[in-house]
Amino acid sequence: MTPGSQAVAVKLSDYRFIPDVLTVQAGKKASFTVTGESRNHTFTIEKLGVDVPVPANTTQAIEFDVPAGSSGEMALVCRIHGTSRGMVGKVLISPAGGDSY
Ligand SMILES: [Cu+2]
Repeated sequence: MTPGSQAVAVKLSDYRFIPDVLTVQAGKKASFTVTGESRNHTFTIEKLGVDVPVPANTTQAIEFDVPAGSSGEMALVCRIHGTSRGMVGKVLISPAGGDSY
């Protein structure tokens, strides 16, 4: 794990991300520990090219780089249940600055 980063736990429960709003920092690596419960899901942030299958009853570490200069919010979706079940969330990008390495 990158110094200064801390993995945030996310549960993929039946058709929900818990929590469903995640915050990441521009210009840094984001780390999540993702646990799928009872069904297969995906942890997908299309705008960042993140698309990780999360099989039922597994936990895995997901890391990705958040481009410097990105901002705003992005959609977090489960590709299996996003449309059919509304399994969606949000990724909020906080600007670079604040704490440093
Ligand atoms: Cu799902």
